[in-house]
Amino acid sequence: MISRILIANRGEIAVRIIRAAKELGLKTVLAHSKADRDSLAAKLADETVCIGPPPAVESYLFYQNIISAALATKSDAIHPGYGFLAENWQFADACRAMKIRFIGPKSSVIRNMGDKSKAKTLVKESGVPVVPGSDGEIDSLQKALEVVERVGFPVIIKASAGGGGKGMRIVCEKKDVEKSFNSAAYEAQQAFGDSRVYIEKYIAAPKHIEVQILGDKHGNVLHLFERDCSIQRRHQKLIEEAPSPIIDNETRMKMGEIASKAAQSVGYDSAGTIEFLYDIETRQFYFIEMNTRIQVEHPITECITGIDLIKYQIRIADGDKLDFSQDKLKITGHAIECRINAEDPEKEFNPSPGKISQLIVPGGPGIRIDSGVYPGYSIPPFYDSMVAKLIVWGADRREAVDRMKRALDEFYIEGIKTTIPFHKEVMRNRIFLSGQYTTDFVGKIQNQGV
Ligand code: MV4
Repeated sequence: MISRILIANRGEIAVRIIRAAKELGLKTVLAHSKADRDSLAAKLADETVCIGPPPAVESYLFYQNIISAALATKSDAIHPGYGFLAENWQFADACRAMKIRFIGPKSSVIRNMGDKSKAKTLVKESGVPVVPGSDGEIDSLQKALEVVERVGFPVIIKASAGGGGKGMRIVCEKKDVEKSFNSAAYEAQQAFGDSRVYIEKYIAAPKHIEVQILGDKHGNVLHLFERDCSIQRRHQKLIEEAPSPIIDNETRMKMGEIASKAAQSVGYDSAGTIEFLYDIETRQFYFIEMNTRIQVEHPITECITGIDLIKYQIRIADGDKLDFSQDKLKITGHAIECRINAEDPEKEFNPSPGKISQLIVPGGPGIRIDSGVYPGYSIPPFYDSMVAKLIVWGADRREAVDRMKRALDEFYIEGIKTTIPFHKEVMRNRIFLSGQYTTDFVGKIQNQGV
């Protein structure tokens, strides 16, 4: 049985995991870098252990040190959070070798789903719709040209080891195939040490819709409906909402069932996400990737379902069965999350680390703030810039939007620039309010102020 969890992460997700663990009566050990000694998570954990200097490669990514820290503190489980080691199958393997429970799916599943081309092939075999393209990797120009001939332009070349945008090339003409194929493979080799690429038909301006999954170690898989994550900038999500404002109930149920099927077919246990592209013209959806971790935007799913995803992750890792069934789950109301980043939206979202001299956070009905900061806290410059997530729940989308506007007005942060002004602008935007926004939304409002 799990009794002490080592948290191999930082910031708001470390705080979130500590909260869930405490409510389950479990002890927490925070593994932190030298830069995070004074973090909120360090104050809230039962114990702390320093795992190295500020750079992540020498601390949060240095998994041998983290495993030593777990053994030294007699921790019997490790929660990896998101980012860092969360989707590192070697780390999951190393935990198992040391008899430490990795709070996440099996190492083999992390590995298979981390190979985006293989993941596609695997789920396609069980009847999940995928974007037309190559079956598996493309290892020659000739093969690339064959696929392009079959699916037609435009196409997108993606890195098998990728996800999140690196090593991607959009190709519109035959004469550009060779150059793009070579440069995508080169970039993939540089970024991931793996040059394999695959090809898909390019879907212009889709919605990014993802379905939350929970699976246990007894073969049960459930879905917790979808999130609309189309408001992104350079593959960083900025605003997410659940449910999607433009997906009808029939499509919702179909997507959920297909996502469950995809997860079941790969033997998934723990919390996970099935990502789809949704074409708003044809109303077709296509599987693109599976994420084998808890995600930043998980709270909006918690708000509309009443399910504590982190508690279930921990309980599932401990061998518990899911204690509810699909037909017990329903969507109640509407939730929106705005990511508050220490960035200046007026200066191309440049990082704006520094000391938070004053902080007043919104409150009242339907407001949740997941944050790793407090007044007087200095944001270290070594990590990503998200400092808080503002999550609101409303009885319907309109109430959620009105509540988000009100909460953004209450939010007061002095000392750093934040994305709050950007969020205020979006909450008033006509396209956002219509729900018809797609992944090109942020680019559109930045260029012409739609
Ligand atoms: C695509 C696509 C259009 N067609 N695949 C970007 C990150 C990676 N996870 C998948 N991505 C895309 N794949 C096909 N076949 C467009 C994107 C894409 C995108 C997807 C979701 C959210 C934002 C995006 C921004 C640009 C491109």
